[in-house]
Amino acid sequence: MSDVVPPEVRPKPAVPAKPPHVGAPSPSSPFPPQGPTASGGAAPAAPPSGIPVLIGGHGPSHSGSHALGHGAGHSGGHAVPHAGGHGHSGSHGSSGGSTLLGYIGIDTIIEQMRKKTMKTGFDFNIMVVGHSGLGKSTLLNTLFKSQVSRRSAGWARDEKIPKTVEIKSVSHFIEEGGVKMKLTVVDTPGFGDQINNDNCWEPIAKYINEQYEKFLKEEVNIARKKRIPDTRVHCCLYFISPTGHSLRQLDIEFMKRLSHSVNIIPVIAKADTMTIDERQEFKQRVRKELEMSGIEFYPQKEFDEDMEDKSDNDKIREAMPFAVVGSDKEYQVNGKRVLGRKTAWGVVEVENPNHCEFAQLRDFLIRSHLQDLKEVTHNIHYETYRAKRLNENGGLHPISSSDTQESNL
Ligand SMILES: Nc1nc2c(ncn2[C@@H]2O[C@H](COP(=O)(O)OP(=O)(O)OP(=O)(O)O)[C@@H](O)[C@H]2O)c(=O)[nH]1
Ligand SMILES: [Mg+2]
Repeated sequence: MSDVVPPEVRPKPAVPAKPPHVGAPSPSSPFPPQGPTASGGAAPAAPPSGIPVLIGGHGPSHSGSHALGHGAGHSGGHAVPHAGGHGHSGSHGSSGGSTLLGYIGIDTIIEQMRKKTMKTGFDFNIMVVGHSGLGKSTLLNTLFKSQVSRRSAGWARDEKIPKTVEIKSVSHFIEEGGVKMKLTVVDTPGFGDQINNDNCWEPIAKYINEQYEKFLKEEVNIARKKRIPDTRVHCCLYFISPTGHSLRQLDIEFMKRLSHSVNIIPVIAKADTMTIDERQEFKQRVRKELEMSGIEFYPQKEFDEDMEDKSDNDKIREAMPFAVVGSDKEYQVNGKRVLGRKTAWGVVEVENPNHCEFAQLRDFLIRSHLQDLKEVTHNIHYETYRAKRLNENGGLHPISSSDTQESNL
């Protein structure tokens, strides 16, 4: 089902390796700063948390920072920090009661990990879900500034994005600042087209669980691969219709059912159709309804690892769901080419924070939480699935379709 588009070396990053708008220091920036340090010494250029953990591998970085799954309860916790932890206090002093007499070089592990990650690259898989026509396919292209929602080869840029009719995953190789990422976008057909929309989440739940199953099968193989290809969905953008009223029953139903098997990030679609006041009011209402329905979206409160995490994530949660505008068309505004939507009264610039919250969403997803999305997927969602599967009749048996659809409940 998946097509791989040949490697694409992208132009110089518009992505500065710095914290996003959405919150203070990036706990898991995927793009560590490059090049020598200011001091020119052995100390790493990147903050420790900037190293993507190779989740597909079996190295030491595998040790998770999140406890096992929903059913098992999460209280056990988060004793082990992200790979490398937060901050960089240095090893030249004393720590935990032992005094070092001279520099050993422990801190170079970060640079070593950075080099390894640069060599191997990493996978990131993102899915879009929601009612038909809300701009899902368009936003995927907007996020990655490319025609990622479809196979780019042989497709004219100006051609209209067609209606999505089947779950389709397309992979792209993207390189930025020497870091390679295999990006897989999973586009899904919009809900709401059927007369009976009952159970329309089922194919999506099935797809998500099939990827866990694939990973599990590889993991339990006697001769398992050194690095298991990771097709698990790290993030599911859920599109909410900009009605200004309330969430639809289907929205609640979907998020309720899937929030325990995938990281759900709700977004308000087509924000350009609302006034600023309407948008604020609607966001507030949606947050309230999500809370009342007991839906835990990403970043889930229960997985905040420490006070710093909590305070950063609280700011993000208070700003969610981001009200976004998508477009893959460029226009000239004040002498600059910008992605936007041209209307009779001007251009809505998608990356302009005064126009919509697309930039906040992008920064949150890619510049600050990409690594955490992968970790939560691996250490919580996948772990829950794995534990359930391995407990079934005492071992791994072929998965039935009812498993793939209901194991998230
Ligand atoms: N006003 C507005 N229109 C948008 C926006 N994003 C996309 N559109 C338009 O909405 C229409 C549908 O966009 P798609 O990206 O195909 O929507 P979709 O959610 O993928 O639709 P399905 O594949 O049917 O589920 C297109 O005409 C887009 O140009 C937006 O942010 N604002
Ligand atoms: Mg579509």
